[in-house]
Amino acid sequence: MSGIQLFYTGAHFAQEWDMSHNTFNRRWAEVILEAVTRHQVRHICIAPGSRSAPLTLAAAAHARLVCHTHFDERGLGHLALGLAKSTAEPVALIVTSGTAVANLYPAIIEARLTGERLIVLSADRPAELIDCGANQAIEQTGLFASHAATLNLPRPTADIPARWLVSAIDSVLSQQTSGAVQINCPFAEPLYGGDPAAYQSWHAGLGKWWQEQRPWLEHSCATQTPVNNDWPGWRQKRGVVIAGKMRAEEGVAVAAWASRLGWPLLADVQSQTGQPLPYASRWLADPRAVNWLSGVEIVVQFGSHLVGKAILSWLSLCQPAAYWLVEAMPGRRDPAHLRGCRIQAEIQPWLAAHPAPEQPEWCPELHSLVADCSASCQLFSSEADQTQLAAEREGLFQPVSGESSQAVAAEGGLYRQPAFAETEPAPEPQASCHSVLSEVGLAQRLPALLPKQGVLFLGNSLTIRLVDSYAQLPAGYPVFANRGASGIDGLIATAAGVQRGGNRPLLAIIGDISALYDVNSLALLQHSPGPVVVIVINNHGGQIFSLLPTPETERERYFAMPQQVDFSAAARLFGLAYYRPDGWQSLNNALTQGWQGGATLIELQVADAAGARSLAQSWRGELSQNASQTHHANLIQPLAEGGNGGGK
Ligand SMILES: Cc1ncc(C[n+]2csc(CCOP(=O)(O)OP(=O)(O)O)c2C)c(N)n1
Ligand SMILES: [Mg+2]
Repeated sequence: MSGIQLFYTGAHFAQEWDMSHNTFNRRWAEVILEAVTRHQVRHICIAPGSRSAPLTLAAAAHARLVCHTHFDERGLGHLALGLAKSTAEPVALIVTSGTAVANLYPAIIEARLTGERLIVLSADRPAELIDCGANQAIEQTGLFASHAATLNLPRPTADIPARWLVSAIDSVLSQQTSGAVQINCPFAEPLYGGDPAAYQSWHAGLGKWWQEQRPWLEHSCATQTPVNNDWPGWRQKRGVVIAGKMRAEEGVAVAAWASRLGWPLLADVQSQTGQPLPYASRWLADPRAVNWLSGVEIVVQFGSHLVGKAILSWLSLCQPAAYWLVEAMPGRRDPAHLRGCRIQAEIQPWLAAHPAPEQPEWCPELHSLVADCSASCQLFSSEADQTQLAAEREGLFQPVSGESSQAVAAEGGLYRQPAFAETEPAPEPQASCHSVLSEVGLAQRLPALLPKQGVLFLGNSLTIRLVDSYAQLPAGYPVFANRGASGIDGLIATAAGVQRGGNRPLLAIIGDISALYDVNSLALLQHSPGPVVVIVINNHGGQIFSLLPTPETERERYFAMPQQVDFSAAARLFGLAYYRPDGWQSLNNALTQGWQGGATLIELQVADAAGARSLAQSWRGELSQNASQTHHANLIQPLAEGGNGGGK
């Protein structure tokens, strides 16, 4: 009898302890979630799992958090990355223990290189379950090595005051200027149920903090814009401005600053400057450009991650007396390792501290090269297309004026939408065809295809390079890409995050292999708050490898790997509208349908290696004004007739 009594008492105590212990997990998680919101976090991305239940339930109950969910952690990581890109805020994630955490790795790597702030709340098994054969228990501490800062929390216990927990989180997050932080959160079972009223006094230890919005432990550090006192002298010299990846409003401000100084602006596709001297990747291959620019005395670069190699190679050779690189992100940002000055500063305050007087252009000859490039673009299109393109260009661009740059960026750019994307009733996509669809043609007419007040996401591989070489994008129009590690994983998910963060219509252009890689993430587009159109460029495999000197006999099987999938079935699987236009007009029509709402997948069937070949030839300068018409015509023939026919 007494033995039974003892057993009963033991079980009773255990049960009581278990119940309160579970509640304590929840209390602990509530402090974590509240603490992260004090560091600008609004969006949180959650994947399913049991070990993470205390965190998930605390997030779900938090009034100021917008919760996004996805079953696939690799996609979830990229969704968070996209949200962080478009909001410029840190984004939190909750994942369960085990390989779920490891699946965030690609997004964390990209964030480290491109600066987005991710806060990973990884649920973990408690220490006694690690490395002993327990299920779903892996070594999670230090998993992301040098790619993320870490805070390894202990298992929840009321012996530790809440003010330790909150100040530990404040400390690590206040030092997070760029990249990811992993907060590893072990929880012991049970993970559900319990007395909701338990441990209120532990919570209450944080007093008025609960009613406020500020961190428990505020950090301050001096952030003064560095000023070059010799600027009044430098600004009278012959300068060149380089614009790499930056935010839309920064791009507009940099363009206005360069224009006032009369300095040529070499602008990357991610610059959002409006590229007043577009196609720099191509005209820099012309020896005349190098010659005219050889008088340069100072180069000021804003932002980094240049897509085209031409600007970088010009930079490596030009040897100006001064080279300044301005970017807020810490670390080395110049792959050419130039001698110069690395200025860690926010772009707009730095511009304000270095005023630009109105000066005449010192190298106006460059405009003639741009005109040549523009003319050679036309050779890729039929006559009807040329007329249409010219009209589109005419209506799309206005000059950037210094004074209005801020206002213009706030209005969504210097861009006016062509009539078809306004609220007119959408005509049915039809099978009319001005000319054969091509990647170069798409890049050329991209400005006319952008949704009004929208955002553009460019996939890696040929897509972003072709747009860099052949498109002049409107100033202040937001452009996003994953150009840190340049992975082809997670592009659809990143685009989905970009769309959700800004809640604007999104046009994403992605290669066929990249789309297939991230096909799961089409699920993220199903409930997009705004219209989303994904154009999948189906050139039958990774045609970037036709641009590279891969051995021709091995190219298809071991490099391009043409896919054999039916993208219409993929669209159907995830409930997306699907179009496969057969000409520019029917692409326009499909887009018009797409902008009405929901998610649309447009498959653009193009000749296999034509885009790769055009790019290769334009980079070699073969499209300069001296090249013959026949030569230009040859460029648009497929590179390898009868080559890979996969998916055709
Ligand atoms: C995760 C990852 N795996 C492999 C690569 C190497 N890679 C670069 S481009 C590419 C092919 C991409 O094919 P597709 O999306 O069809 O673009 P295309 O080359 O045809 O423009 C591959 C495999 C990569 N960048 N990222
Ligand atoms: Mg491809």
